[in-house]
Amino acid sequence: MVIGRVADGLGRGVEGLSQAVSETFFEPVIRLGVTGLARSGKTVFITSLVANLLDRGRMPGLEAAQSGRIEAAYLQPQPDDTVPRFAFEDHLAAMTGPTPYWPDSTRSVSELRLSLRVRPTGLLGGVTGPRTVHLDIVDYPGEWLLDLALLEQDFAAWSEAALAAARIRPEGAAYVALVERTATDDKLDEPTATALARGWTDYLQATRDAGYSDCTPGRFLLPGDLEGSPALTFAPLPASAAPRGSLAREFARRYEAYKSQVVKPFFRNHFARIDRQIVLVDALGAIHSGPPALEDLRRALAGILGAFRPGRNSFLTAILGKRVDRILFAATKADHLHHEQHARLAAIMEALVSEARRRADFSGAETQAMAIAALRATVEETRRVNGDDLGVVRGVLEETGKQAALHPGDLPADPSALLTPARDGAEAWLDGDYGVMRFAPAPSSLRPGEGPPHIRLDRAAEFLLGDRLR
Ligand SMILES: Nc1nc2c(ncn2[C@@H]2O[C@H](COP(=O)(O)OP(=O)(O)OP(=O)(O)O)[C@@H](O)[C@H]2O)c(=O)[nH]1
Ligand SMILES: [Mg+2]
Repeated sequence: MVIGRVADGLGRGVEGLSQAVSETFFEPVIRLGVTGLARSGKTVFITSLVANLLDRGRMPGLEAAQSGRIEAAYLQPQPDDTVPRFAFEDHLAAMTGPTPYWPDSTRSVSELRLSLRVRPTGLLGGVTGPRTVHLDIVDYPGEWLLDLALLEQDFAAWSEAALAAARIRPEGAAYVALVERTATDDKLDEPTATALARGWTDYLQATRDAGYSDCTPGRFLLPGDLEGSPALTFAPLPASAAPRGSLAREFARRYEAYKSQVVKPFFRNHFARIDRQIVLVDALGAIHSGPPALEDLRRALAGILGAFRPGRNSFLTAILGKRVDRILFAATKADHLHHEQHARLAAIMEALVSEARRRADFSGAETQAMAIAALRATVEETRRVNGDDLGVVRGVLEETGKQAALHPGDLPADPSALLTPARDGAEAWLDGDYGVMRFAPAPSSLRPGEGPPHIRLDRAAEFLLGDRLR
C-alpha cells in the first residue's frame, strides 16, 4: 500500500515536472491580459499590437524584433475552446485601408493566440536553436474587475454605497425617485423587479456617458447572454427588515447569485490565469470631461487595481495560480497631444495609480506608466500663434470628415494641479479647458513589413514581453 502510494506520488511528481520543463524550455506561454474601462482602447490596442508583431518594421523598441531574433510570427488556434476568438482580421480591416473607421465596441471576453518563433540570446541561441513562444492575449472589460469589491460586501452594504452615490448625481434622480415610490417590503413582483433593474442600468449607462467609471454591477452594462436573467435583475434598495418572499429579500438573494455565478467564474476562469497585464486608461478623455470625472476615474482605477493585490481578498488568494508579475498602466490616445506633452500625460497616469501602488506595490509585480497611441491618427505641426510656437496635432475629424488641427490645452507639469482640485470636489478646471476631438483613423496603405502607425507600442511590448523573448 505504502509503496503504491509513494510510487503514485512519484509518478505524478515526474509528470508535473516534465510538463513544467517543457513549458519553460520548449514552448512557454505568456498570457497577456488587456483591460481598461469602456472605450479605453482595448480593441484598437490588441489589433495594432498583433499587426505590429506580425509585421515588425515599426517595432524598434522591442529588442527581439529589432535584433531580428523573432524569425516568424503567426496566428494559431487559441487554447480555450469556449471563449470567443478576438476578431483580429475584422478589426484590422476596419482600421486600415482607404476609408478606415474605428472598430465596434466589444462586449465580452475574447482571446487570440499569436505564436512567435524566437532565437534565444547569447550562448543558448547557438545551442538550442529557435523556440516557439505562445502569446495568448485576453481582452476583458475593466468594469468586471470592479465587481471584485462586491465579493466582500453584502447586499445592504453595497446598496447603501450605491444609493449614496446616486443621490448626489443628477443622473441618479430618476432611480432614487423610482425606489422611493416602490414598496420594497411587498411580495416580489417580477415587473417591478424588472423596472428597478432597468432603472439602475439606465443610471449606470447615464453616469458612464457622463464620464463616471464606478459602475457596479459591472455586468449590467455588458450583459451578453445573461441579459434578462434573474442574476442580472436586481438593484440597490434602502435598508429594511424585509419579510420572507419580499422584493427586498429576493434582491438580496439575486445579488448573492450574481456574485457566485457571474463574478466568481470570471475571476476563476480568466483572471487567475493571467501573467502579464496592461491596463489602458483614457486619461485625456476624463480630463476633458472635468474634475469629477477625473476623480471618479482615479477611484475606479484604485478599485480595478485592488484585483492585483490579492492578499486583500480571500476568494482571490485561494484561486490564484500564477501571479501577475508585470503591469503596465498606459494612458491611451496620446496622438491627441503633441509629443512635447507626452511626458506630462505619463506623469498624470503615474499619479492616478500612485496611491494604490504605494499601498502594496502589487505584491511585488513590476509596474510602469506610459503614454501610448495604439493607432496614430494624427500628424504633428508647429503653428505660430501670437508670436509663440505652438505644437498642434492635425487629423481628419470623425464627424465631418474634414481636416482639423488641435491644441488640446497645456497639461500641467505637476499632476497634482489636476488631481488635487478633482479630489477636493471642484466642478470645473480653473486654468482653462482641455479639448478633445474625435479623429478618424488616418487612411493608410500599410507598407510591406510594417504594421499600423503607433506611438510607443513597441516600448509597451518590450516591457510586457521583452524578458520572455530572450
Ligand atoms: N486617436 C486615437 N483614438 C483611439 C486610439 N485607440 C482608441 N481610440 C478611440 O477610442 C475608441 C475606443 O477604442 P476601442 O479600442 O474600441 O476601446 P475598447 O476599450 O475596446 O472599448 P469597448 O469595447 O467599448 O469596451 C475608438 O473608437 C477610437 O475613437 C488611438 O490610439 N488613437
Ligand atoms: Mg473593445
